[in-house]
Amino acid sequence: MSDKIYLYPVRYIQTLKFALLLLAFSNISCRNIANFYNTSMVATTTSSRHKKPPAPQDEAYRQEVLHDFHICCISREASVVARREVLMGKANFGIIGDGKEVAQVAMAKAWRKGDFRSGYYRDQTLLFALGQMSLDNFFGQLYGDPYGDPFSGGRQMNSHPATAFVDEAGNFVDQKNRYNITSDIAPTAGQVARGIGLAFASKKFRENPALCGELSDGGNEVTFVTIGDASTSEGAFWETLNAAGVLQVPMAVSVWDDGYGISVPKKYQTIKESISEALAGFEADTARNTNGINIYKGKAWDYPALCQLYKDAIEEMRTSHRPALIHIQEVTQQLGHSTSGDHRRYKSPERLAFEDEFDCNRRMAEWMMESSIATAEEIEKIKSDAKRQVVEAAQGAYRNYHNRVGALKNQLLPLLKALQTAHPELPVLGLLSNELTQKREPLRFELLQIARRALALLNGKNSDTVSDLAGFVQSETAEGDRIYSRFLLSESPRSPLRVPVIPAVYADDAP
Ligand SMILES: Cc1ncc(C[n+]2csc(CCOP(=O)(O)OP(=O)(O)O)c2C)c(N)n1
Ligand SMILES: [Mg+2]
Repeated sequence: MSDKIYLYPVRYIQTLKFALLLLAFSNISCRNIANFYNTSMVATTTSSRHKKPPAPQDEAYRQEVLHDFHICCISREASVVARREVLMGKANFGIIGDGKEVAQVAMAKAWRKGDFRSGYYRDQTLLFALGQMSLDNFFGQLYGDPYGDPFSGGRQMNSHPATAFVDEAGNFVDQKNRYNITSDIAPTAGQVARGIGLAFASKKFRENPALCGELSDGGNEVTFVTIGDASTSEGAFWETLNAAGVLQVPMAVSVWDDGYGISVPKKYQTIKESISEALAGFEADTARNTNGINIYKGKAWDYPALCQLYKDAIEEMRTSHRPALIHIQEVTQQLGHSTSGDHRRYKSPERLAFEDEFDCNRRMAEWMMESSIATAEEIEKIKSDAKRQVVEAAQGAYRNYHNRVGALKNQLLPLLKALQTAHPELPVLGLLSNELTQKREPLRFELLQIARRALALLNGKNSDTVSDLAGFVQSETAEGDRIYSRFLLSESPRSPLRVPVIPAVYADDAP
């Protein structure tokens, strides 16, 4: 590593090391859109309505738009159902991506295999669009299902996706031929610092192709970072944007500007209420050939303009390695910040009316009709299909989780009943058996808790049924360790815990 790198904060170096597990590309299509719009679309539009596009000439493009709209509808329904499931007590907490759908299907088109995401909890639509998350996966994580959540095995809260960077043996996977999703983290803006580590690695790969291996295709990959408007007030955001502008790394930072950080409107936390205006001094001056960043602005509801924006911005970045801020404005939040609140308590009626009118899915549907891409009937059909698909997926994921626990309950209950009969001198066994019977949809830990309490009561008693109960506790404890505690630390040959310990030796006269 050169001396220059050490000028940057330690966490960038750590993320750089982490990021020397990188990337590259294949082929994704924005070309149909380019064909369709002979005139270039302006990314920043001041009009409140889409400009009416020409009639569609290209069936492939029409299908592409229909597919994107379908993803937007699936994602919206997933949000609606996720919120409902939490409010019904079927999951603990939910944070979802309503209002951010259209910008994310547009962003997905600019992705190539080998690219990276370092984002936050609003990006479910991107994951759906990239094919990196199914509805089953989405709901599996919502329900905390260790077997149904491929991202974290039920350990992370919902909307915290990830893809594996190493296999079970700790070897790097072929990152340049897949979409790479770094695991979401709780501190908002922390993902931006990680993003620059990844993007800086691409710069190093381009400078030294011999380093690339399975990790990068010549440094051509892009790191997509996402962040909310309020979180741009964090120090990590500013440090990172400055460092990116100096280093010139391929990092595309999209800000989903929905005007709020939970209940706090942006007039209390963002200069001029606009992160792109606040960052104007960071913008590269091409006439003077300065370093810096590119700044783009787009409206969250303007599908064709967003597609063009992401296409242009990312193409330019793959060549120049100049970082970009992509300020997505007029973003809405149909269902509020999270399942822990109700935004009607703090948003004005005007703001709520705006959110309704500028609902990106609704605007995309209107544009599709205006431009003869779809009829009202086709749009309704897509919406109702999405609704059905989502409800089925949620029910399936819920049943997958609870059927498994239900089978355990069916194992434990007869044991408790038999013990109750065999030990009338221990009436608490009857209470435990009743407690279990009354739990309609218990959780795993509740079963284990009841089984352990029963076993403690039976201390010193020997019978086949007591042994069976002990076996149940033992196997469930072992399974719990496997699903919740494995891989918390590296178990590969490269684990730092496997480095031989060399004890320190002190001279007798050491001060
Ligand atoms: C460093 C840090 N501070 C506070 C929080 C608590 N918190 C979680 S989400 C959130 C609001 C973020 O708002 P914004 O960045 O605008 O994203 P949005 O949810 O609106 O998409 C806050 C304050 C956190 N997770 N991390
Ligand atoms: Mg916000």
